[in-house]
Amino acid sequence: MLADNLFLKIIDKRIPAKIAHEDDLCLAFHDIMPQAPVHVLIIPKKVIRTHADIAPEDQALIGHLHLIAAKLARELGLVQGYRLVINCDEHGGQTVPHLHMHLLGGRDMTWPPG
Ligand code: D5M
Repeated sequence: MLADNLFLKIIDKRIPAKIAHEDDLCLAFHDIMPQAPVHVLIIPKKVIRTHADIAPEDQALIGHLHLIAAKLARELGLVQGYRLVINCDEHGGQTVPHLHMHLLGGRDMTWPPG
């Protein structure tokens, strides 16, 4: 059995979240600790622990997450651009063990990232 995690609880509505998009494959919701005026997390409903665990059969699912990110960016008015971030494991700064894409926008982003 796959381990439970915080984002599965959000998918199952056991923990509330401000949902921006939901379909059969994914959920998008506003980050509880926003790092930009717009900060949405896009997650697959399938349990994939981290980016390094993406398998060939997930190719369409990962593409879908990107299409939803672009759709949300349009809907949320990020006409000047945005940043997508996937943190992977310890060095990547991942804190929740369920693959997620950060959609950040509404301000100038800096480079290099911290
Ligand atoms: O990003 C994990 C992100 O998850 C981080 O930006 C905070 C966010 N988070 C944590 N708990 C919640 C709840 N309950 N709702 C919404 N957002 C949440 P990482 O890339 O793993 O560091």
